[in-house]
Amino acid sequence: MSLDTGFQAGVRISRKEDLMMTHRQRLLAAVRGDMPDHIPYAPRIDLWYNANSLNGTLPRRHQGKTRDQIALSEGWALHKVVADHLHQPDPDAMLHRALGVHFMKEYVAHFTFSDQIKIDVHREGDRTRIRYTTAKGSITTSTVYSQEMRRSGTSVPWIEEHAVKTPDDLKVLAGIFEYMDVVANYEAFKTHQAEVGENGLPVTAFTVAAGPVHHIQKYFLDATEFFHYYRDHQPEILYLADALALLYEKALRVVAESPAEVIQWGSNFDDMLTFPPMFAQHFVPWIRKAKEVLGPKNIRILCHTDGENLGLMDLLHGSGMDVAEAVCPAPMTKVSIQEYYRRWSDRITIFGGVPSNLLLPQLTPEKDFRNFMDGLFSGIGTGARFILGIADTTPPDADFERLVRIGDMVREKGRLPLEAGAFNPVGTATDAEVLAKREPAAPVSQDTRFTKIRQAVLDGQEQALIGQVKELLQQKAAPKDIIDLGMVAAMETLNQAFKDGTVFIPEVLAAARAMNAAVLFLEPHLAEKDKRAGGKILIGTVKGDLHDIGKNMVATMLRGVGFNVVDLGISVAVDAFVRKVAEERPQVLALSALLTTTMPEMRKVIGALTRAGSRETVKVIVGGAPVNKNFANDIGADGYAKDAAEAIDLARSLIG
Ligand code: B1M
Repeated sequence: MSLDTGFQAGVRISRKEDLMMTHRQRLLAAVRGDMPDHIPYAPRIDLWYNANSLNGTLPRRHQGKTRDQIALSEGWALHKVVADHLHQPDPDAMLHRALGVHFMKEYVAHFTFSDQIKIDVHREGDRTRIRYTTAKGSITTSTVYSQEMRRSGTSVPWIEEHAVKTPDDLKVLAGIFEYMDVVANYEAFKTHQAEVGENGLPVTAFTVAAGPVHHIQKYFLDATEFFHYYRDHQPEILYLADALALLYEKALRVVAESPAEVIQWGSNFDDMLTFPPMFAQHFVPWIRKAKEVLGPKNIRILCHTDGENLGLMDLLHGSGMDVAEAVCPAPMTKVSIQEYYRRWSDRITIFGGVPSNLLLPQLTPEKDFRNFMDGLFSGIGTGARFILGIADTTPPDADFERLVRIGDMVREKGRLPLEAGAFNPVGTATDAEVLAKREPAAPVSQDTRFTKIRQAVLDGQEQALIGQVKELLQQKAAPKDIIDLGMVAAMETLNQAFKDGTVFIPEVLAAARAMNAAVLFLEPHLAEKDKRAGGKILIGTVKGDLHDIGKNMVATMLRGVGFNVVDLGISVAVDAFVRKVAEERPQVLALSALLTTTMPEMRKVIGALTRAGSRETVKVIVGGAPVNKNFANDIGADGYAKDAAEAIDLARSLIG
């Protein structure tokens, strides 16, 4: 695809007085730690563009244009970090997505399958099922790419059935990857570079994982199931990681000889998902290795750090990462942009800085938008090592004029080096202040009869826990006390430690899983009035939203404390919620949404329940990263919970 914008190639900047550096030169200078003439501005607009062009809702002046033409005509640098999934010369570029094997034109290295592996592909409508057969056995995967996903702007198929269903599947996968090879794809990448020209800085990759363990986490297992495997099947995980490591090392050597200048090394870093001990052990060594191999070749390492990074700040700072891309600061996460700049910009280029909610007037009023932008400019010192962008991407429902206005601010006031005091600073909390706001630990039971049972929950040891339950029953302890003073008390301690960052997601999930089993075991012993004392809760992620890790945590923890939870899964349609409420008759309906574009579904569910006459029969509670109390009130929900612990308290208080 050529970038025929009607403008002179190489110097595509909209105002004449700015014709000093090209977009590419500016981006490269920022990436290398040199001082560009202006703050580079490269907003990512793929999702916004895909959704609005398909729905016929592009701004009038941009109708009929490609997304690159829109960016260039607004005077922005092209965002060329993520591969253009929708425009690949190879129609099967994403066929093996569930294995993390992609044949993108933007990738300088491709993994290739050995002839020893038999691959059977079956396509049925939106679904692609694949069976991979090896000498060690076979595995199956299934991916979906629906019209609904297209309309929401998503360009990547969803992995519906992951490769790993049992620990044995890890061995089969090792068998597949042991025999794979790596081939160079330099010519296609050079063509891509030539097309982008001076309008952007193309970033390459070969997967978007930061090494073998991250590859296993990202592609092979359901997001929640990974944490159980990581804890329960470490040897098998590491055996597979060794097989992948050989391939990653080979790919690194291929990248080292390539014409690429920047490589993406890992994505979706988040201190809950890619939690610090795992990050230190399995991610940092690979970021360092990439730096050691590619650094001498002048290829910079870029990581897509779009999640919550508070717990990863120091690890990332010392990892060798050159560019932190998709940086999403407070108020969407806990670290302010000023704090990012203060702690990282001595050696890391920060790319991003504008949380996507800033572009949504319904979530960020005009005054807050202006304050944020002023604070941003005043908080980035001289402006070196900074590329302004939207993290992680511009939402489909963004106010496009805000994107344009940010571009105007950069043009008018972003000449580098920035002059201190040119903008009005706003007060920002330091990380220490954010941490200091954490609530004190909830008091837990000290009853010594239940010390061992509490320990078994904390250790996530299902068999030991059930053993303890049996012992206590023999000693005539009341089943309800075993739950409340033993297990629930332990869960509360664990929740607090999780909030404090001293235990991590695998431990919490293992404890909740063990507790679920123990509560089931105890059920026949409970007095009728105490059975599933919490009552029934229906939970699901709303339509159009595929995020389920947080929802699963909430469901697991609710189950853990004795609620009967029916999980409806992801992307649940309004009608399905209404139907299930009628069928299951829950006391509480818990809705999860992680995208600002799917939050309105929550309102629709409440409206549909009212129309169906069942609103009075059920309490509706809502949660998920972008949701807050005001929104909950506004849509007429009965409550909002910011995390699993709050969801438990809320459900208890609503059910009484
Ligand atoms: Co997505 N993603 N993602 N993503 N992703 C976010 C949410 C985002 C904030 C990243 C960013 O901009 N920095 C952003 C949304 C921006 C916005 O809407 N304004 C975003 C985007 C844009 C997208 C895509 C559109 C990206 C794209 O295609 N370019 C795409 C959308 C796909 C879709 O849903 N249609 C997408 C895809 C994905 C992955 C598939 C790669 C993956 C999801 C994997 C999965 O869930 N199976 C993913 C991930 C991992 C994230 C981040 C990095 C982490 C989310 C997470 O699991 N956190 C996230 C960044 C962020 O949130 N800062 C991001 C850990 C989890 C334990 O926390 O889910 O918040 P959380 O749950 C908490 C609470 O929120 C609460 O309790 C939980 C436990 O404490 N809670 C509830 C949750 N549900 C509740 C329900 C309740 C109560 C409490 O009921 C009462």
